Amino acid sequence: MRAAALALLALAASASAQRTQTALDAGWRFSDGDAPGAEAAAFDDGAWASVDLPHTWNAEDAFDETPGYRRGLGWYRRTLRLGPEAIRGRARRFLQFEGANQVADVWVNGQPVGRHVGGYTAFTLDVTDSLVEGENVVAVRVDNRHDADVPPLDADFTFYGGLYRDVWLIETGAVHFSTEWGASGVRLDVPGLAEGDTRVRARAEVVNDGGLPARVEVIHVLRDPSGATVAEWRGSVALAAGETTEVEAWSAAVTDPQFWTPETPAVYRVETRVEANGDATDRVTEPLGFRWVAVDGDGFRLNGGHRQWAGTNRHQDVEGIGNAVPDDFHRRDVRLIKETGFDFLRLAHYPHNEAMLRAADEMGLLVWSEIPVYWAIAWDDPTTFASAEQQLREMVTRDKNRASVVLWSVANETPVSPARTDFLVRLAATARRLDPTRLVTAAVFADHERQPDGTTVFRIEDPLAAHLDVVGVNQYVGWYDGLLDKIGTIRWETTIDKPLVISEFGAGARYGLRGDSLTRWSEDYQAALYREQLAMLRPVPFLRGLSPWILMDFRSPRRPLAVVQDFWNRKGLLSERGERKLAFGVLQRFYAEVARDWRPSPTGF
Ligand code: GCB
Repeated sequence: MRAAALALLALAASASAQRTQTALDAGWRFSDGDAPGAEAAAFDDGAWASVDLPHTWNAEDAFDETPGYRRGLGWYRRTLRLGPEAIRGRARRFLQFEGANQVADVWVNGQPVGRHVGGYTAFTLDVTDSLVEGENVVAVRVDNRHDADVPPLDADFTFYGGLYRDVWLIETGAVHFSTEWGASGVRLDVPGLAEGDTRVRARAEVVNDGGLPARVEVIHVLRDPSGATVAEWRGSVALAAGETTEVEAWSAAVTDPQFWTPETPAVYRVETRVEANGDATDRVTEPLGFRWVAVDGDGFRLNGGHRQWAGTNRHQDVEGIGNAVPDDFHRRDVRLIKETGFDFLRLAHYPHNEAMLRAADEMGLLVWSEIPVYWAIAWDDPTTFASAEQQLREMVTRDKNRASVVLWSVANETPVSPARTDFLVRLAATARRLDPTRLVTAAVFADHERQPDGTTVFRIEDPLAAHLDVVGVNQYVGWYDGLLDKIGTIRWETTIDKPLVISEFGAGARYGLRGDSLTRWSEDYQAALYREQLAMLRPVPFLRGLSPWILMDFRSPRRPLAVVQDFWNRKGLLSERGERKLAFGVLQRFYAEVARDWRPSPTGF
């Protein structure tokens, strides 16, 4: 009995030396405005509001009063109790923030532990040396004032401030996976898959914080979607104290892997643990899909076959809670999109919550993921470039192992100039360097020119296009550009041999407002615009994907028209409450039809 208890204790001790991840979402105090001195552990926050994360401070602000919704400072404070066991059993501790919009300064027990700039990407801070046994105070100042160096600067969406995503305490042993490549530190791919080589490459970034040299083993176990083990392999290295290194190891060929597709979203998992001198000290689990994407003269290829992409756009904006969207809502949207028969989703205009990508992996969606380089920003400013590049790196880092992500987008609707093109060409190169396994895109404008015969030619001439794998074009013919009758007069031309995604088209419609196809803001006008646009686009020979604007109505300070807008962008296929507008059915029927008829040939969509 006693021996058994001791054995159990020993097991618990070795398990406790591995990674634990604790949600820190509950029990924060919040100051809706600046609170000088609140970083100090002894600061009295007793009068502050009690909140749980995810949280934002401006989702319910009135947009129609000057100065509009509040962009400014907010403070969050929380205590964190660590028992003696927690302090002794773990060697390294990190705070992981899934997102804070947009500049976060973090203190632990009054000591500054880090600053993160950029509103939509995750970051992890090493807080080992600041935590003590007993009670600790974590204080976070979040600043979402306009910052000329940090894109986005101005946009047709709302800059919700705060700790609007989950926060975690991660505890590991002294030899652990680096947080540099995201909290997992393990990159997975199957680089030879297109040639039939099914070996998995695992690259683990390992840090020795143990103070002594260590013999390090990195052990990977691959499980298929049913949980059965299908491969196990390892890499080893000697690590000096303080050293970080990448340990690359390849599995044997995996026999008959289940390929990931939107119809068969087979998510494998790789459990990776690191052992230092024989003791397990850290462990992570990452997803893996056996799938490859490419483009050729006929368009997109997924696992060798050609297919067109039938989708929509999505913002992470929910009535009353803004961007502070719980995981369930993300899953709800993916389920809805799947049930509607779409296979493609453009996540506009910034990296969305990780829960969204997890759901896309598991339910099967092809995803376009974008950084918020939106409209005009300071193209000549190196600080702006550094911020954009950092956001790109952090986006790729977090979602590097997600089969659903097929496109990295470096920008949306950026006015052409030499400085802008140079900036975006460099960003596209960074995306390729970070991740050669996916495609690079951006949403651009097409040039249009009216012809003597009354038609208008849309031509893709943006010099950025040559540097992309896939060109996204946003166009609003029939809404901002003429009325419905203009749509039938459009012809498309391109000088570059790249697949085209129409990354946006649409029209505003207030749910329930009926009229006819001449009544702007009615559901009928929007539905008629969808019919005309789809008829115009379908024969465009180089069109390979569609993501109309947008799944649901979302809040925007730029949409003040009373009754029809009331500070909502009304181009949703659904209202903000999920009520389906007529255009929803038009698009759904169109996709059902093209899915039956489409062949990989130069015949358009
Ligand atoms: C666009 C933008 C998108 C806007 C949309 C609109 O071109 O990319 O962010 O919300 O148009 O509704 O005007």
